[in-house]
Amino acid sequence: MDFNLSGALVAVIGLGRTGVAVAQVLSRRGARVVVYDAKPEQELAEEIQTISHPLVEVIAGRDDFPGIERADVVVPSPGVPADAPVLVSARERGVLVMPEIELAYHISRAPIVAVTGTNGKTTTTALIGAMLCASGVKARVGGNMAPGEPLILLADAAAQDEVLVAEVSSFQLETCTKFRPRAAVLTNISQDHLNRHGSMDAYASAKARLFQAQTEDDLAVLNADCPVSRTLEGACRAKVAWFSLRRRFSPGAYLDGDRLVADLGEPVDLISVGEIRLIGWHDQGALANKQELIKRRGFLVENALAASLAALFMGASAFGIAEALRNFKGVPHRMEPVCEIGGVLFINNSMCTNPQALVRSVESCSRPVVLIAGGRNKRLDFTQAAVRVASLVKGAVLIGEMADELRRLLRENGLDAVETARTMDEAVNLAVEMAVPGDIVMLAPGCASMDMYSDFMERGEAFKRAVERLGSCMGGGVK
Ligand code: UMA
Repeated sequence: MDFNLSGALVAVIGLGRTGVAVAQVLSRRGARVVVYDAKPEQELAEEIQTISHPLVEVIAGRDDFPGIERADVVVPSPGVPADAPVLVSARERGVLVMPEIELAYHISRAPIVAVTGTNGKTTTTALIGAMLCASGVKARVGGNMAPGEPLILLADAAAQDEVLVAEVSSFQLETCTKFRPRAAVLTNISQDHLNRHGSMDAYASAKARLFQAQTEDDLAVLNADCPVSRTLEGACRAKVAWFSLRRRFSPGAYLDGDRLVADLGEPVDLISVGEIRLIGWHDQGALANKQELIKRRGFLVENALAASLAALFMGASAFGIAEALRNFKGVPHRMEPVCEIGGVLFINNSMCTNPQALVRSVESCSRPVVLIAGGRNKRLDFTQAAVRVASLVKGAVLIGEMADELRRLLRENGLDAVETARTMDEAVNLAVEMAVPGDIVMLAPGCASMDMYSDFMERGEAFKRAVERLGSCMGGGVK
């Protein structure tokens, strides 16, 4: 696509990872860039140093936007809501508001596969990338996923014969109008980010923007087992392919017994559920019963089915898809096994930040679980999740701002072994006291991390350090 911003004045709101990437790419391409950030300059020293360029100016520590009325384009970071006064007034004055992923789409020579959804985005994105690479298709993976590169950096670097596979969030989609992925995947939709979007309808509408600029030449991949996803079919102009654990679709991806099958015109047999290495940990070998295996791994099998459709559409082979599924090691902070101490397995699932993810994390374990949960709520309702969690775990240690509410809900649902901790070290110590050999201690917070940490990765690292400290106190019994 021919998209030239050379000489244009671009206003970027926010100097986080997105703002840095946009400033770097656009200044290299000859645009004049002004970056605004509410934080004081001294807190942004590293970012300012990274984007230092004669065409880049930073205005920090102010909540107004001097000179923004002269901008040709305003690029909001994902953390800036679509109804922020600065964006409303830009639109009123006829100034183009274009999020980073749409900018990336315009400058990219490579086609884009985009993945969104409440849960499983990162795993599905990483899987598509691995499936393409295993099929000999050059692919780069990034976008919203952390750690990872913002989409605009991938788009700037990629050649025409590559494929960009991007995780995209509702925050990024909220202001999109022309972002057109060749293949778009929606993993599922359940309650999340209501503090930002206000209602489930608004949240689902933001997700639906993934499909709005696609044409009949493109592919939309939807989850037939997810009630909210089903309502989005009408938003798609692209060919829709459904994935399901329960029914067969053509075009679609489904289970034939325990075999994964993808069909974009003719059925392609891929792999059996038991061969998927997505989580190569606690269940291996223990679950001889295939139905039990599918139940435990349902979420991950869904991700694999969805990824297979997108990968197949972008040129992956059945062999490459199966290879990728066989060898995939999972992603950090998502059901990540940390170690085993005295027969207790520790799992870091810090990326679990909503009620549905919390329930599915606990459901996927075939051994008794002591749960560490809590953090900042995003205006989500944990009433239903608490019923299920209380019936499945043997104990819970609660942290952060949600500790009291979760404690009340779990107790009301009959779970007696509930403790509260102020730090991650304390949480891990209390959890270990409740566990016996053969159990799992799992960090699956179900909540955002910002009350105690800068992000979910810092929280996951804190958990891993606490587990390591415990291991050394117990005389190095870590496996
Ligand atoms: N800022 C302002 N004014 C505002 C809002 C923010 O000045 O009104 C400034 C802040 O002071 C800060 C900067 O903007 O300096 C931060 O911008 P940001 O919050 O948009 O964060 P980025 O560092 O640009 O990271 C974003 C995503 N963050 C969010 O969506 C909150 C990252 O997703 C993503 O990896 C990155 O872009 C690259 O694409 C993180 C995330 O938590 C992992 N995403 C949510 C999720 O996955 O659930 C949506």
